[in-house]
Amino acid sequence: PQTIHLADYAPPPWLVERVELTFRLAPTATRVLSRIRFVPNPATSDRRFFLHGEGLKTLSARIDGAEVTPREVPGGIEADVPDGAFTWEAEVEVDPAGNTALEGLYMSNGMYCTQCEAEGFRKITWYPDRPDVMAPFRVRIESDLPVLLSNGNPAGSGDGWAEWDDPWPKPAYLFALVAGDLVAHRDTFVTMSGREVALGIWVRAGDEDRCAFAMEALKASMRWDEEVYGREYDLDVFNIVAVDDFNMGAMENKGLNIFNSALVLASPDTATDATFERIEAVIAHEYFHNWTGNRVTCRDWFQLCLKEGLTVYRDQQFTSDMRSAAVKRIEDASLMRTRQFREDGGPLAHPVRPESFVEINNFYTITVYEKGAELIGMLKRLVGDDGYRKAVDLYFQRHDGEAATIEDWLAAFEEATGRDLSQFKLWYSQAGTPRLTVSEQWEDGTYTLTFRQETPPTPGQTDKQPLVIPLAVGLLNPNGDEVVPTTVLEMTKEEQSFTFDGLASRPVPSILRNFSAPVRLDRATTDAERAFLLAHDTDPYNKWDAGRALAMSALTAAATDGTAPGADYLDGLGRTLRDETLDPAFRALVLSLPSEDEIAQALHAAGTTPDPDAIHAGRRAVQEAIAGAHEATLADLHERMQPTGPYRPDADDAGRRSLANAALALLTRIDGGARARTQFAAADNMTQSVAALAALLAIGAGEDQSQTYHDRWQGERLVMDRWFGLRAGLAPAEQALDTTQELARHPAFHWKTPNRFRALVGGFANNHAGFHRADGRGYEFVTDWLLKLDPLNPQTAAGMSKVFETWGRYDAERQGKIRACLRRIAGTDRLSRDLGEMVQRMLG
Ligand code: B3K
Ligand code: ZN
Repeated sequence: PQTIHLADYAPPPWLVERVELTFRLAPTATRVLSRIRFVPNPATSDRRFFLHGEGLKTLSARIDGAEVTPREVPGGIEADVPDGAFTWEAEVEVDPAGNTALEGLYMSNGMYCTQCEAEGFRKITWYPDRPDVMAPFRVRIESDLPVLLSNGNPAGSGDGWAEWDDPWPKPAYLFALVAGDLVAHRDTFVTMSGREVALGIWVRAGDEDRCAFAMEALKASMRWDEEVYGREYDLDVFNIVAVDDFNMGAMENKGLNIFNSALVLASPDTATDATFERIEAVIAHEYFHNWTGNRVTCRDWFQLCLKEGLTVYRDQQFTSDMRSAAVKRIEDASLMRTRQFREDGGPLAHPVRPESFVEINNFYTITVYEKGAELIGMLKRLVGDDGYRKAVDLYFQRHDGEAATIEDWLAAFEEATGRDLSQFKLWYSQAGTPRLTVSEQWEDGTYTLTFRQETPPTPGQTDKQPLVIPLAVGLLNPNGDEVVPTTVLEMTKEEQSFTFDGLASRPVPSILRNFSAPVRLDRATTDAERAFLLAHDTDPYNKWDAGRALAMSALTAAATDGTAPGADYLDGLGRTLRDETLDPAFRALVLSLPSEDEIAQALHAAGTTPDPDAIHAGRRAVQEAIAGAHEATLADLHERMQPTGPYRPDADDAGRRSLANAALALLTRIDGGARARTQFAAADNMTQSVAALAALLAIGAGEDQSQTYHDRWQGERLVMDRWFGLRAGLAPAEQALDTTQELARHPAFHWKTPNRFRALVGGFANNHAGFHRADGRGYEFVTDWLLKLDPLNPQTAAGMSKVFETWGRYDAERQGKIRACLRRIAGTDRLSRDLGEMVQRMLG
């Protein structure tokens, strides 16, 4: 397979002025007629005419009305064309029913739908399938199905047909079509300039009463983008469709977002608080793409973070405004530190803007998305809120209707704020997590902090340059009062000192407040100082982080030499739990322990080889110690925090439930499951049932509850996904493989549906001690399933293969077993480009 390089970018020889498509839908033989007006690109003298295409059966092709026979070349076709503008027409046949890869035009439960990002449009018709070719589309759909949707505004319909017109130029990856027997949950939105937009969420009959929450989220997003970014919606309609078979979360097609049904459908009895929050965020994310992604798109796929990093940043801002900003920041920072640092420190590490790829779908990563969003946050910290708003306005004004680059984005910031961002730009090209070490000096009222930054080598990048790091720092005096409020220090050199004068006593520093940069902070400190910060820090993120560090030191000690948690941790935790001035959601975050995977990561970073069984046992011992020390407090919280009245998924009630349920999980470790059984029996919402069931499964109990859940929900696919995931993910380590294998034989294990596959196989891989069992059979199990899925759905198989990215952490035996599995995959015939690239990178 061929590697594509950013350095090889060349502008398209031909631009598209207009696209007209007609779809004659039939399950195994859909006809697609295209009529495309091409004009020469004045920016280049190259006139080669190449169209992408994959798996297309061509019935006819014409240029300016005359039949032509294009030449087949790798990845598409070429033809001889006139010197000036011309019209290309083709008729092709595709097989949606046979499309198991779920990319291009495919079928899900009798409904037609599409997924074109990144390169799926070429499976629908011949086209220059690259994001820098933008055009208005007109689409006609012919089918007997009652609902026929595409991008843009409705432009007429009749018996067996409908037409759509999208006036906004867009790249082909934003094309979408849906046809099916669907029902709509409808609403309207009046934009800031007074235009009325018809909103629709389209679902299968029976699901229409689970759309209200998503609809409210959509309207809130539309309003928020107007108020905060001044961005108005630009079509007469906005439709969302829920699809059961989907490779990812959702897709921002212009005017016609397509969603994994798991991220649209929600009712109190079927969705948890976490799902409600996620739905709100993803609805917002896809909607926000209308400006950051669609109106201004990416020149090429290397620029993916231009739309994804920015749109994630925007959805994070939205959630902070809708819910608790402190809690949201802690959740995002925690995701960075666990999953993104894991990627950045392993064999799959790559820059936020990668420089090469084999399969672009493999680069929709947590680095591009979440670290990409952190870069936006740092930019904003460096230029200030006003500078940020000015720069973003300039970016929109300059590039509306265009396909832009990171250079364009940064140029808008440089011009709007007068700041030189050349060093900052390194964040986009340099992979790996910078490690920041700190030393302190105290003399005559002057306190000096000296920082040293170092980015470890990553695959293909050995030499690293110093980065610009905004460091938000505050200082506390020994009484716990803040003597220096949050100040942003700008570090630009490898080593740099900052001094604070006129202090009466040696301060305690609070560094990297609000996670002001995506770096690993390495500072020699004591549990006593951590407990002090947990009690006194005014910055919620650092307050939480102090508790986190205490928990981690207790957990790593328990996992290495069986030491019991010390008083600094247990007492500090108790005080935090009882502090009624603290938001319950915040207290829940302090109470929930790092996962076994995170403990393994921490041990590895400290130079110790993690032992999965010891980590599992150590974590349980720490849970028991906490429960033993604070039984009364936890019991009180579990009882008192349950919200009263009808279920509401808002931040306050969800926060209270998360504290109650975090308490329940710990209490279940010592009460034999009594409270969890009572809660499960009485629960009137999914959050409470799942928390109770999970607490029971985690102590090796809950057989009856699991059966009850199964029998009650077997007809509900999304609720059953959760069941598969919980059973595989929480089964006691020694039983996890057997349980999972048994579940894989369950008649409802529809492994071709990505949600179900991810629930079971991903759930098992999340069972740290079960997956990493010493005999390697956990690795074999996952490998067998990856190889089974790959020929049908390469994208989902490749995504799942990341469970092996941490192989380098473990002992030689386990490393050998994982590498043998990766080599078995690599040596398989007809492996997909997707999975092939992933295993090659992991093997190094
Ligand atoms: N842009 C899509 C992701 C497409 C993934 C293609 N493999 C959803 C999103 O980020 O909003
Ligand atoms: Zn996105």
